[in-house]
Amino acid sequence: SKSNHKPLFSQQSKSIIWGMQTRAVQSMLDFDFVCRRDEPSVSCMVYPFTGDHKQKFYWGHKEVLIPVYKKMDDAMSRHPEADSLINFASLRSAYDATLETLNFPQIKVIAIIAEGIPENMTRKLILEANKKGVSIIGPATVGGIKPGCLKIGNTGGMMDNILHSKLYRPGSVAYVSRSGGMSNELNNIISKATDGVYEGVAIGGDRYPGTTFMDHLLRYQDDPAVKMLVLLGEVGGIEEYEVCEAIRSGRLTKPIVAWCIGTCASMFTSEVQFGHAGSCANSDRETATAKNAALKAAGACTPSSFDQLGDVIHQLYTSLVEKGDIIPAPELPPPTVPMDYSWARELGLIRKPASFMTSICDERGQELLYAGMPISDVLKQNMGIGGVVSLLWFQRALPAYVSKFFEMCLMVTADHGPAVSGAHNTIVCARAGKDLVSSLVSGLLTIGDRFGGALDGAARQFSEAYDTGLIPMEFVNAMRKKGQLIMGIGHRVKSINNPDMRVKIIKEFVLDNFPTTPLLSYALEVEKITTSKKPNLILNVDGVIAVSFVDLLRHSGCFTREEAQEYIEMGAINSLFVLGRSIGFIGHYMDQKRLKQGLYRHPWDDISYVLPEQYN
Ligand code: Q5B
Repeated sequence: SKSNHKPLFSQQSKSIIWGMQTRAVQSMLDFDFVCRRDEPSVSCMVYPFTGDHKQKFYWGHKEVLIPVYKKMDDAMSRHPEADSLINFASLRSAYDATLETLNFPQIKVIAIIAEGIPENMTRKLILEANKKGVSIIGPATVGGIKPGCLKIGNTGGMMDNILHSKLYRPGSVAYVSRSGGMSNELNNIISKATDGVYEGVAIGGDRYPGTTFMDHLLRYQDDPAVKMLVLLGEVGGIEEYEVCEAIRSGRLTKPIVAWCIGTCASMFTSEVQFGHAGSCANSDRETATAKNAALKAAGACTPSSFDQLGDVIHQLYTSLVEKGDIIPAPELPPPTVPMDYSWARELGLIRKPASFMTSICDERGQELLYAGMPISDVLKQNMGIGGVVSLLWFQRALPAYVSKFFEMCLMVTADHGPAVSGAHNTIVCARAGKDLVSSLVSGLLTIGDRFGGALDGAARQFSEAYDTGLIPMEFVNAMRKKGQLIMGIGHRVKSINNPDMRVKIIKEFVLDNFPTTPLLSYALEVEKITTSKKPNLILNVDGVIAVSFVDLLRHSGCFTREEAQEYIEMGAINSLFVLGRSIGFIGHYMDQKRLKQGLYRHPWDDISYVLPEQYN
């Protein structure tokens, strides 16, 4: 036997949690609260991957801060009251974390949760722990629970389970099991069959558990508050024979119910390995059937099958109550622990109006959805960037010619050299040492009615003129009369003598592929009039994209007339230029950085200084 048989946990026990296990910590605090502990059982956390900081938790309704330390040294020195460590480190780091913990004499109990730690390493840890008188619970366990005192990590499940199994106050029955999952079942069985659990430990499913059945049973034997024992073993290992021996020798005198699960192994023709590393019979002696027979022969109360375990526990408990060995304590209702918002929502107990609504993208499931379509389908169907634009901007898969139109617009607007307003700004910004996003945004901010952002205005002006029945000449005259420029008309360098190839490409595609193009045709008539006045007053790249976009919205059959109008009014038509030109601005940013261009200062000889005379 390795442990000192003293109680492992009291109402004052304090633990250190190794690992950023905030949910487990919250569940420990909720348990403490419902048990009416004065203070949380968690002193602090240790997590080597962040700096020292504090994490917020609930203590009932209140919020409390629990410190997190990068170094175990600091956690121990600042929390000398902590006497246990709950080690949530992975199987790769659990060994080192446990070994380090063993250097601190204040720690008397270490629970190791990780599964899959190599057996030779566990054995070294056990040796070291025994030398120092430290009890290890685990590895490969959920831990243990002592109502009123402490719950190791996630033991006992969620609050509804804790309440259901009355784990908020001590009963008279102490149990030990291998499996963490089965310990939860024992909590349930014992709470129904008796006055409840006094303490329960799951020693873990490995072949070499840090503490054994006997360590815990002897502890329970020596604790006067424990009135009866329950042992739930399993196939594999021979420790149950030690329990038989202790019953026979009189070391274990308290009434005990014992059962080993895995009796079904004999129904298989070959050797069976159950879920735990240790749950495999290497000889007849290690079978559950043989061990159950031995436990019965030694004097333990054994059921005929696991199904009868509750009945046997209940019979023993009732006889102890009748004899007066157990006097059930009056039931006091536990304090209410507020339910977590997310859990209450999952149970459908509460509802709250959402602050945000979205209808284009859902990232919560296994696969990202664009307008309801899994992205693997977007790729399988080769929808391209035009398809993604269709889904994310318009919530629907649009026909292939529409996607192609979007992609062509993005391609032709991607850049128009370093001299245009946006590229110029991006370049100046990049040369001032700014980052990509700042330089890109600086360029994007120039997009407006004059430069690149005339699409919205063009869509509005041309569609209004067309819808009100103005013939092109009337429209041009009306605009001149109002003293307004026609958006989408005119260019600084392009003209009928120096045509803009981008406009030609888009125009031809739209005329060839769109079902009908009344607004484009209207705009081309307007262009004939404006270019007759001045050769640079062409339907420009903004204009051709804008009127084609409106034709698409109105006549592709994919949108209602109201939807089409809504897109024009919301300012959605600039979108293609904004997205396309971002490609170019990013290119200019990279280019300037690559060319190692220094800070730009505009030359004086290119600035006309026209200050008021009296100041000269
Ligand atoms: N007049 C684009 O003007 C520009 C007129 C007009 C009626 C018009 C001008 C304009 C509307 C906005 C627009 C997008 C400023 C352009 C783009 C992307 C880009 C850029 C790039 C790229 C050019 C001379 C005479 C005056 C004016 C008259 C001019 N525009 N009349 N409607 N729209 N257009 N923006 O050459 O009688 O002599 O006084 O604002 O569509 O941004 O490559 O650079 O890819 O990056 O400076 O292509 O047209 O002409 O202002 O000196 O006017 O024409 O009233 O008449 P200009 P101005 P008058 S595409």
